[in-house]
Amino acid sequence: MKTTCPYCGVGCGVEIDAADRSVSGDRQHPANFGRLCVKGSALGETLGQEGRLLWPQVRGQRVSIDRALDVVASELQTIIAQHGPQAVAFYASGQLLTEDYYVANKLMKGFIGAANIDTNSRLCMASAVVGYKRAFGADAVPCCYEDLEQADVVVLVGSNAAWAHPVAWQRLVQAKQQRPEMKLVVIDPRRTASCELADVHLALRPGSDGALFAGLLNWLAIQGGIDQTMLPHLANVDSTLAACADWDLAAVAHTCQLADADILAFWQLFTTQPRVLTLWCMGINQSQTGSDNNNAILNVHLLSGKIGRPGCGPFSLTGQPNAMGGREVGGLANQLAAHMGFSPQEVDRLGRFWHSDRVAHQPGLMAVDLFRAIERGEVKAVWIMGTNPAVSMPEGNRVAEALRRCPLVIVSEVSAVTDTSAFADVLLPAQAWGEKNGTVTNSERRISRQRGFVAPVGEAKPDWWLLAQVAQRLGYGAAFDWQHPHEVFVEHAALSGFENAGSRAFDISALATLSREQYDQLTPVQWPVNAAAPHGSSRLFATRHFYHPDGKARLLPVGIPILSSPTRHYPLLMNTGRIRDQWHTMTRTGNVTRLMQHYDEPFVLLHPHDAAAHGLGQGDLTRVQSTLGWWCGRVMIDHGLTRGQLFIPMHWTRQFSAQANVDGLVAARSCPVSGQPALKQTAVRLQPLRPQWQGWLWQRARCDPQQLDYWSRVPQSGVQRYVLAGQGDPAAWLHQQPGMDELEWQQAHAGQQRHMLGWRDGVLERAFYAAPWLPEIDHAFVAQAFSLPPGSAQQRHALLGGRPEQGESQGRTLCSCFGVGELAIRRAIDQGCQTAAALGAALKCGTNCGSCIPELKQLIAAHTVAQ
Ligand SMILES: Nc1nc2c(c(=O)[nH]1)N[C@H]1C(S)=C(S)[C@@H](COP(=O)(O)OP(=O)(O)OC[C@H]3O[C@@H](n4cnc5c(=O)[nH]c(N)nc54)[C@H](O)[C@@H]3O)O[C@H]1N2
Ligand SMILES: Nc1nc2c(c(=O)[nH]1)N[C@H]1C(S)=C(S)[C@@H](COP(=O)(O)OP(=O)(O)OC[C@H]3O[C@@H](n4cnc5c(=O)[nH]c(N)nc54)[C@H](O)[C@@H]3O)O[C@H]1N2
Ligand code: SF4
Ligand SMILES: [Mo]
Repeated sequence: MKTTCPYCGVGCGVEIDAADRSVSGDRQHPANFGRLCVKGSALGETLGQEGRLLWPQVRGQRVSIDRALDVVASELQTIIAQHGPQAVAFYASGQLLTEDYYVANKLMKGFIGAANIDTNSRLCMASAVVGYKRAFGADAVPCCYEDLEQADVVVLVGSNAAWAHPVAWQRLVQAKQQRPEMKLVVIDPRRTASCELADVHLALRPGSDGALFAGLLNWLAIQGGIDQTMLPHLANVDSTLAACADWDLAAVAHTCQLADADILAFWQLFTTQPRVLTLWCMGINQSQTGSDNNNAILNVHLLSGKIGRPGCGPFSLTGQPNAMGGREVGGLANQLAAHMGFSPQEVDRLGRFWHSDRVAHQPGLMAVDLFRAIERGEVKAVWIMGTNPAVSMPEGNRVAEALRRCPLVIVSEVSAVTDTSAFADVLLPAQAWGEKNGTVTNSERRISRQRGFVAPVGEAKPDWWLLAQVAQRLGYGAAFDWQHPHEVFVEHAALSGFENAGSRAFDISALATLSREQYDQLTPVQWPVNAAAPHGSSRLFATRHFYHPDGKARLLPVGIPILSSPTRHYPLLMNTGRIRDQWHTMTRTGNVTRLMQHYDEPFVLLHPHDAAAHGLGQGDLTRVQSTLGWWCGRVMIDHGLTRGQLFIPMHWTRQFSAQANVDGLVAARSCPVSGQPALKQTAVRLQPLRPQWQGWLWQRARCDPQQLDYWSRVPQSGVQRYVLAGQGDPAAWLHQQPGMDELEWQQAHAGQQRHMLGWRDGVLERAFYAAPWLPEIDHAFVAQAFSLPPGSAQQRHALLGGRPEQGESQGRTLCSCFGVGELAIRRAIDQGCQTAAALGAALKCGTNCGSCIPELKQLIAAHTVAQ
């Protein structure tokens, strides 16, 4: 069975073995040709009932699915009757399938009659959407993945693709191996894993990208980099060039805090090489000038004619698996379905297609404003589906408080407990990956099928079905009368071609006549798919015809950055983002043991000088504070940061750690055009945490350790591992925990170290190791003791010591695919492995997905320096 990975926007094809449900890459899928990254390879480990939301609940009580849907419909109806349609809202997700998304949008904008449906894509791709619409007249990504292989120069800006789009990155790595003359420019304030391959790394001042690209536009004009044949297809050329004339090398170097030679290296490559591909992601979009950043990039590709040809173009990498599908169906509050806006003609067209006279006439609330309206009590009901806003929205604590006060919170979820579902009045169990059935669209506009291959757990239902059932109960039955996602899909496809005639980029009308069998067998295809391009379209704009009424593309006079400056009280700038093996709020990847091995607790990357200035070293604990709140986690020293900047991953939540949700610190400052919040620049300060003890606790059941300065949890097979830090006597703390009296305790005290094992009828229930410092314990060895029969006295003694009598510890896992640890890798380097390939031959590390290779190389380099 073939399906598609539910994580990132690369959109890799996945093949499921019918016999044992093992997962491998689909060799025929054009996005990945058989490759998978570590998250994709671990998909099999996310199947099953554990941690899943199995049945509906209304205000904490289990109810039947019918009853839950009745409650949703009747309470929504009451609120609409009393306060009007604007008092209800949906908050959806780029992780829904296109069919789910289409139905949610149709219900809200077409029938409830308000446009209050927004999505987590507001935090993600909203600025890119604005950029494309302003430049091309349509939200249309021009490129395809083959361009990765065909480019002479690849510019990676505000993207850590090595970790966030690993399979696209591997294609790039391979292309560069085959054609070493291909150049890679990475533009990112910090040195990331993606810089491993870079010929030029521009560690620019955060937020200054607009100036760098405005300077490049100016440079193109001065250095003969304008494609004269492009000019008839462009509007606003003179005014845009005039506006950027002051961005000379000196001005750019000053604003971006870069060396002249580095800037010139980039500009010259861009100007002189015929095929340049610019890839960008959240470092560009999540900014107060997010929309302008996008147009600054689009400007240089348009003016130089580096678009619509192989190996060329501006290519925004989409984050989520179906961020693009959401844009197609109108998931954002400021657009209607199928790339339509709110002009009277478009509202009328949609009304005729849907047979509804209630289609919303004006845009609805964008994410930040939506949660503010909930806070003010203007929006009284919100249906959240496929996203975890209490964690992922800026000012997360304020969002959580708004949800707590909201009279009706409906949450469709696959996980039993999340930070958001804690506020739900109604919880609806959704089908997860492997169960659900429909389509997604990846970064390169490629529509692929996600297919169900396991039975749904409990009473889980498809998201589209839950929405359609509520629509039926609200009295809109005929318009929501589908029995299968195929019927939703063909309606969506028909709408894309309805009165289109080339006016709207999104057109998949050739798929509107698919039979159910054809839909089930649909092979990946790139839109547009219509009469003119029945087999899809790999690249757009080859004819240089754009979607503005005059057919031209628009340059925009943009580039003036808004630069965040730290303050006296908050002197550091906090950057946030992703790590290699976790997905967002960890509701799925956080439960997969091998994905938790790479980084197993919340951490802050600090420049060595900033750490030293605060008396902090590698492995210490610290608080990070902004004006809005504080965060707590472990220090990791990173020489790749610029002094004054730090980085915290976005992933940890209240389910996994005491105080590690970074969005509690981030202010909701947004780009005024796209409404996308600036999540990458927050002024903060450090407050070192000096616990009197630190320790490890393994126990079978989950708990919420109280009265501690810090804790963090790692689920392991059959046992939970906690790292703890507190004040006072650790043994006294442990004795306050519930259930202590029921166990028989075996203890060892050595100086200030406390090691304690709790047994029940000879079965290990708890293991606790504490000391004034973080004790070194062999984690795999202790975890294993929870799944093995009770051992000999000698083995128990070893367990009390926290390490096996013989054998060597592996250390932190770097290669998650083969479980190879840092210590093992260091030993192999000591023994002569001097390349990643040699390490691979000796230990297998890096030979599957390859995403640990940058770290393998770093270890080899560090070893060489040390010698
Ligand atoms: N492993 C993993 N992969 C993922 C995801 C995940 O959760 N985990 N999520 C997916 C999603 S939804 C998304 S949106 C993508 C995001 O993918 P990326 O955008 O690549 O990931 P981030 O880590 O958020 O940020 C990228 C980089 O932007 C840099 N940056 C910060 N400020 C600036 C700036 O002012 N200018 C420039 N040029 N760069 C800056 C950061 O240092 C960071 O390295 O990843 C997708 N893939
Ligand atoms: N500080 C900071 N904050 C950020 C970012 C950042 O870079 N820095 N990045 C932002 C970006 S780009 C994004 S995309 C967001 C992501 O943030 P979220 O969307 O909030 O994160 P997820 O953990 O992916 O949330 C998805 C939820 O849907 C559930 N789910 C999974 N599959 C299904 C399904 O099929 N149906 C339903 N109904 N539920 C399902 C999951 O269990 C999970 O709870 O975070 C944003 N927040
Ligand atoms: S690169 Fe993205 S789509 Fe491909 S396997 Fe990894 S997470 Fe899934
Ligand atoms: Mo995203």
